[in-house]
Parts: sequence; C-alpha cells; structure tokens
Amino acid sequence: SQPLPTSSIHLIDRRSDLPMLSRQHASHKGSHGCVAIIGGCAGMAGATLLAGRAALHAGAGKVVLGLLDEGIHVDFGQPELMLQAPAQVFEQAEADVCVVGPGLGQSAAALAWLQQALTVDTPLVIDADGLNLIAQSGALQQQLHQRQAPTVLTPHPAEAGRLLQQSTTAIQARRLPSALQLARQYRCTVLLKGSGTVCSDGEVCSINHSGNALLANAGQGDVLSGLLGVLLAQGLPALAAAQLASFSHGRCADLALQAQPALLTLPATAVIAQLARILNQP
Ligand code: NPW
Ligand code: AMP
Ligand code: MG
Repeated sequence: SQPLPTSSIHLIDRRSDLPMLSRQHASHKGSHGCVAIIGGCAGMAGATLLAGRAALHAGAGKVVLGLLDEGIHVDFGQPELMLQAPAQVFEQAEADVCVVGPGLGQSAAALAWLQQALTVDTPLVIDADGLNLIAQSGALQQQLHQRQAPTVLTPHPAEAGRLLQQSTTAIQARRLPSALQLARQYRCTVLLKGSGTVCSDGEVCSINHSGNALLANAGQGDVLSGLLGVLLAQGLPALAAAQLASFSHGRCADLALQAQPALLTLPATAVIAQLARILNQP
C-alpha cells in the first residue's frame, strides 16, 4: 500500500503530547464510563481479572467482567469488579465500551461470544485470542468490516503476524508499515505492541517512546487492554486513546526504573497499582 509521508509519522515522548483526563467535582460513578470485558476461560481468568483491575484503577466508574469460566464469582483481591456470565453482560447492555479477548481461549463458546461482541454499537477493543480467532475466520473479518463504532486491535508482534499471515520476524522488521497495513486491511485503529509501540488509524502512525523491559512479563497486555477500554469509555477518540494507553503503560515502567535503577521486573499488578497516580501526571 501507499507509504506514509513523514509528516504523518509522530513520536510520542511527553505526557503533554496527549489529552489530559478530567473529572467534574460533582460527577458520579455513572459519569466515568462502564467497561465490559469478555474473556476468562478456565485457566485464563487471570487475564480478564487483570484487565478489569486495570480498568478500575485507570478511572472506570464501573467494570463488569463476562467470564466464560462461570465458576468464578468474585475477585477477592479486587471485590469492586462485577463478575458475570457473558450472556448477562450482553443482556444488560449498559457498557460504554467492550473489551474482548484477554484469556478468551479459542473454543466454540469463545468464537460465539466474539461474534456477539462484534455486534455491539459501542467502541470495541479486540486483544489476544479475539485477534487469533479473527485471523482464522473470513466471516469474522467481514463482521469487523461492517462495524460502525470504533474498533481498536491490540496485537503483539506474533498476533500481528497471524493477522497478516506473516512471521513475527517479518512484522518486527517492518513495524510501522505492518501497523499501517493492519489498520487499512481491517479498517480499525491498531496498537502494535512491543518496544516502541506503533499506533495507526490507517492515515497516521505514532511511535511510543515510553516503556522498557520491566514490562516483559505475562499479563501486561491484559493490563493495557483494560486501560485502553476506560479511555474509550470516557470518550477519547480511538487513536488518542491507543496512544495514551501505550504511553501511560510504558511510563509506569519508566518511573519505576527511575526510582529504583536496579529493579528487574514490574509485574502486571504492580503497574495497575500505579495507574491512578500517573495517568494524569504532567
Ligand atoms: P517467541 O517466544 O519469541 O517465539 P501467544 P500469549 C511472541 C492469555 N494470557 N516481540 C513470542 O514468541 C492471553 O490473554 C493469560 C517478539 C511469544 O512466545 C491469551 O488469551 C494470562 N515476539 C493467551 O494467554 C496471562 C513477541 O508471541 C509469543 C512479542 C495466549 O497469549 C498471560 C506468545 O504469544 C496471557 O495474557 C514481542 N514483543 N510479544 C493469565 N494470567 O491468565 C510476544 N511475542 O502465543 O499469542 O500467547 O500472548 O501468551
Ligand atoms: P502482551 O504480549 O500482550 O502481554 O503485551 C505486552 C505489553 O508489554 C505490551 O504493551 C508491550 O508493549 C509491553 N512490553 C513488553 N516488553 C516491552 C519492552 N521491552 N519495552 C516496552 N514495552 C514492552
Ligand atoms: Mg496479550
């Protein structure tokens, strides 16, 4: 496809490059967005809980998880989260945004709930197994094309490779054109993860400068998807939400390393604990 002019490529390396989040003095929980997250098959409920906890700590008024594993009814580490069956979440239809994929698995039930999620008329974030299922199904790709509300795809390089039928190495060698191609081919906003996350809406591309290897551990992508969900639920446009989510996620790791230069890793729950403090930090 057409290469981008350099004027359409931006480096994001300061908080002031991105919109600040605001809270009205007399606001209430209904003012700050309701985030629904669909995933959590047996053995991977942790991914969905991490996304939900991240959404809560990033400022969501309410977070509802639709778990495929219906045996889990409470997150004892974060009892603010509402744990339901996916059918209940869709029936209530109260969410301002839907995130689908963290810990979803690739079962027949996962496929059915992804199909349902693609029909919501609110913004939609698709991550992890949601992306893996779309990569394997022309019917889902067609459903994606028909969506009117904004959709953000958040692949890591291996997931991006599956979506473009290329190797992970090929994606990593051409990260900017890959993000652009994904955005154009799937008619979505794309957040291509990894060191130097690339965000694209098919017209412009940005490269995120924050983040470091403290984030190289399981669960970080799940945190990012929940964080992105809240920003969309609060009304940020898709590209700005993707840029702010990746910048803030990376910034947690940069601030942690600055405070403790010998630090070796930052687990996903440790990132979540910092989100409320750093999201609006100038
Ligand atoms: P390698 O090892 O280099 O060949 P998968 P997943 C590559 C759930 N989770 N740069 C890398 O390949 C998710 O939500 C549940 C280069 C890596 O081995 C999904 O539903 C958790 N390569 C499901 O697990 C917490 C990169 O991709 C391979 C790369 C499967 O998701 C964890 C892994 O990708 C997890 O979120 C990079 N920056 N990043 C839970 N607590 O319940 C990744 N790769 O095979 O898609 O597996 O990402 O673990
Ligand atoms: P996932 O592979 O889905 O768990 O997502 C991993 C998250 O951590 C993505 O947001 C990556 O951008 C981020 N991440 C992992 N390793 C690094 C790194 N070395 N530098 C910056 N960000 C990273
Ligand atoms: Mg992931």
